[in-house]
Amino acid sequence: MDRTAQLTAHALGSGIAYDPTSTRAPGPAGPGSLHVRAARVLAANWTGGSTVPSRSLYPHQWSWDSAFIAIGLRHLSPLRAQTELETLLAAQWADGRIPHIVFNPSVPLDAYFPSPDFWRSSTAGRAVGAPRTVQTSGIVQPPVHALAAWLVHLADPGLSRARGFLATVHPRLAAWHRYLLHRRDLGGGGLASVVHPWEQGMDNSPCWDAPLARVAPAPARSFQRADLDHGAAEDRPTDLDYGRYVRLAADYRDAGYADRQREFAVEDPAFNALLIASEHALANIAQELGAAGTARHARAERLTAALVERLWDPEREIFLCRDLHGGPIPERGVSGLIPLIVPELPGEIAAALVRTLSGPHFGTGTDLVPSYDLLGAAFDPHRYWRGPAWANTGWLLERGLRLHGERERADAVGAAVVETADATGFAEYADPYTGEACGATGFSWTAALALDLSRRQHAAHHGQRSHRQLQKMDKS
Ligand code: 9WN
Repeated sequence: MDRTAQLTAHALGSGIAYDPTSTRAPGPAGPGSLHVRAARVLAANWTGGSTVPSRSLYPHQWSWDSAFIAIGLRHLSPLRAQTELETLLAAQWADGRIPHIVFNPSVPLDAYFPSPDFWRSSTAGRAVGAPRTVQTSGIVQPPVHALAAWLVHLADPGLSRARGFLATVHPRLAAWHRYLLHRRDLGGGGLASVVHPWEQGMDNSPCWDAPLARVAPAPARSFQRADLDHGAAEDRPTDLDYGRYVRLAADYRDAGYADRQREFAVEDPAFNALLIASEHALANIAQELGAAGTARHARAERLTAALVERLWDPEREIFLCRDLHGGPIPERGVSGLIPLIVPELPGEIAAALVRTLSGPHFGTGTDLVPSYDLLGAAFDPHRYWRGPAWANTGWLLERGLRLHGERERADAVGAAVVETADATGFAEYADPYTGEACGATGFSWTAALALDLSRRQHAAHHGQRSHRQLQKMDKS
C-alpha cells in the first residue's frame, strides 16, 4: 500500500480523513477529495466483517455488491477487501451457490423484505446444502467474485500470500463456478440461466417484462414491502413487479431450491460475460497457487463461443437475453453491452458494441450510460433499472472499452461515473441525461467503484504507474 492508501486506511478506523501534517500537495486522499468522501461512506457502511450496500435500504450483505465493494476497498484496506469476500464465501451453500443476501441477525426482521423468515434457508434449503447457522436468501447474483478476488490480491500480494487469501477462496470460487456451469445450464447450450430477476441484479429491467408477464403475482396483501419506507415509489419497482418477484421466490423455496426447469429461466449476457471474466480470473488464481490454469482459460473461450452463438444479435448490434420458454427477448438493455469485458470477443463484435454504445439507443451526450434503451417504449430516466445510469455498469463498460483499445471512450465513461458519484453523494443511480440523484445516497458500490476509477485516473495522470502498467495489472 502506498502512503495515500495507508492514510485513508487509517482514517477508516479512526475517523481521521487525511494527514493534516503532510506537506505533499493534496493527492487523491487530500482534504476535501473524492477519495476521502468515498472512504467515509465505506467506513460508515462497514459492519465489522462486511459492508452493507446502504444503511437504510439494504441493511445486510449482498453478493455482487460485496464483490464491487472489495474492488474499491482494496485501495483503502486490502485486509478489509479480503475480509469482505471471505465473509460472503463463508455463507456458501454445499451445492456451491453463493446466496444473494447474507442476513445480519442483529437487524430487525421488518427492516428489509424479503427477510430470513421468508427465505427459511436453513430448513427449506437443507437438502441442497444451505448453511445451518447463518440465514441467507436462496437465489444467487452475478459471478463477479473471482474477478474481485484477483484484483484484491493484486493490490497487496504480500498480505494476500501471508494470509493465504487465494488458497482460502480458490476452492469456494471453483465450487461456485461449477454450480453455475452444471446446475444452472438449464438451456443445455453451455450458458448459465437466472431463475429470478433479482439473480441478474437489474431487477425491473424491461428485458424481464415478457417472461414475467407469464407469472401470476402473489396477492398484494400477502407481503409487506420495506423499500418504500426509504425510497421514492416512482424510482422503485411497482407493486405488480413485487408480486411476481415474491411468487417466483416462494415457488423456488417451496421446491427446496432445487434446480430444474422453472417458470422464469433466462440466459443473460451480463451474467454470462461476468462468468467468463471470472473464469479467466480463476485461471490466474490457480496459476498463482502453482496449479495449471490452461483448462479454465479454454473453458472461458468455449463459454465465449456459446455467448456469441446464443445471444448475439447482428442486426441490432447488441447481445439479447434469451427466454428459455420464448426465445430471444427483443429489448436493448445495458446488460447486452457488458460482454465488452470478455477478452476473446471477436473484434467485429466489440466494434459493433462500441457503435451501439455511442449511437441513439445509449448515447446520452453526457457519457453516462443508461441501463435501458433511450428509444425503448419502457424507458424511464428515474425508475431503477429502466433507464437510470448505475456506477457498476459504468465501471464494467470502462473496463471493457479499455480492454478493446477504446481508451478515450473509456476515459470519458469512467470520468462520468466519478463526477456523478461525487456530485450526488454517491447515489445508488442517476438520471442519465442530467446526472440527478435517484435512490439511496451513500451507496457502497458507487463509492467503491468511483474510488477505484479515480485512483487509476490519478495514478495514470501523475505518472505513478503508466497506463500500460495499470492495464496490465487489471487485465491479468
Ligand atoms: C434485491 C443491493 C441490491 C443490488 C441489486 C439491486 C437491488 C434488491 C432490492 O439492491 O436489489 O436484491 O431489494 O431491490 O437491484 O442489483 O444488488 O444493492
